[in-house]
Amino acid sequence: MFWNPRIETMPYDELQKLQYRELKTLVNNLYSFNRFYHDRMKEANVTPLDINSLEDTSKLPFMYKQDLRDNYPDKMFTVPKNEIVRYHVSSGTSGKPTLVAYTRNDLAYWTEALARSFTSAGIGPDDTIQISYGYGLFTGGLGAHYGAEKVGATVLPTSTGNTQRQLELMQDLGVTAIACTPSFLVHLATTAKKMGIDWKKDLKCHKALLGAEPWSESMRQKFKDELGITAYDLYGTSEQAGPMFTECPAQCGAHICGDIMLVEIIDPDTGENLGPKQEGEMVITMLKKEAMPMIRYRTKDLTYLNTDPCECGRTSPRIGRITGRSDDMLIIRGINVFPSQVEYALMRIPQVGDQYMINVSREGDLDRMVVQVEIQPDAFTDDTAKMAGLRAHIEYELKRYLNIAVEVELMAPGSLPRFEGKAKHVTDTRRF
Ligand code: DLL
Repeated sequence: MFWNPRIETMPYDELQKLQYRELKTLVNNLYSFNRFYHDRMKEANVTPLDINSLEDTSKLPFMYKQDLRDNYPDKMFTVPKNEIVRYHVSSGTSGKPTLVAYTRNDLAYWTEALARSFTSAGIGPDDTIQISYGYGLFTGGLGAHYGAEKVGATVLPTSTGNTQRQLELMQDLGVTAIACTPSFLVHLATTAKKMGIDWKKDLKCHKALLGAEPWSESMRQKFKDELGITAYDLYGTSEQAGPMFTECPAQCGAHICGDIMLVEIIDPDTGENLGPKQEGEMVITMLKKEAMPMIRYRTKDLTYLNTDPCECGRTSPRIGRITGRSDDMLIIRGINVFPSQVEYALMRIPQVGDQYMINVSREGDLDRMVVQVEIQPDAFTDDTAKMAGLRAHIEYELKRYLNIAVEVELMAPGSLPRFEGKAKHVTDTRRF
């Protein structure tokens, strides 16, 4: 039931002492040896001498996704290139992606965190687990892969796509667990039905680690009732490493790996720290990361911290479900999309006018994103072939920047709504 019982059941006050020691060492090292962090701390008027308790974490400056972008690709790395063994890449807020680097130890801690997650979801050597998170630049596939291998499960690295084949393999190999986005599980279930597969009867897959996008208790219930699956929430961000921590069998929040990271909840407007059970923005400090330590990283995810003892025996605090974000990031079919990226891509196309609208909906079990784009008057014509060519070009450019296929609808000049106050560029009718 525990992967690392000494750490996972360590009394909370001892865990906090450990976190303080790790934090102090990290801050000392970064202040002394790294230009970026040294300057940041100086600007905030704080030195390692000001950090004398865990509460003093709040004196340290925040870090943002924008920092990664501004320092792209490698200005925030804190080890020489020959110590970096892996990169992953995630969406940035506009043109540039965010790059995350790992040393061998960083990968080991990431794998350790996932080994704890898989174990707490009851996955071990007797399981065959299908990893249907994307493999490659996205952290989901490879992150989950190494964690599952670490606990001795048999891994089937299917990645995303090719749904029918995934279902055939599930049947042939007796897959018992799956790690994927909740929307992919819905999609698999629908496809299974179409193929005449009765999930409960014909498949052995009854455990799932779901994450990378929001999902709800009612979806959990549906997976239980319709597929016989016990689903566990798996949370993480690429800036921390990737998928990281999961619920225990009590399913009342995902347990943080407290020795590896420090989680605070703040008021997103004032930056003030909030107490347990108060909802705010989650801020994460990675205590052990070598290649790219993140101090007080503003995840923008809204949740709360629960420090009550858990019936499973784990002592580290847990976070509630992510209830939303304090910025405008959308997650479309598991891929992060910022409206600013859409704007950035559109505004580089000379024929595009200055109004656009992003419409997100759920059709069947898949997210759909349609971008309505006003065209410049001199580019707008009733030559349908020309218009189709322009539309294809805009779709191609958006795919290049967003890594996701988007439908484009060309609009006549002046036809989209104008706003007197803050422009509204997104409508999202999905319900989780
Ligand atoms: O989505 C890492 C991941 C992979 C997590 C696989 C879980 C499973 P990013 O692409 O950087 O990393 O996206 C991180 O996704 O800030 C949240 O807004 C959202 N997110 C991740 N997990 C959950 C979850 C990966 N369980 C962003 N519930 C985060 C709700 C989630 N939102």
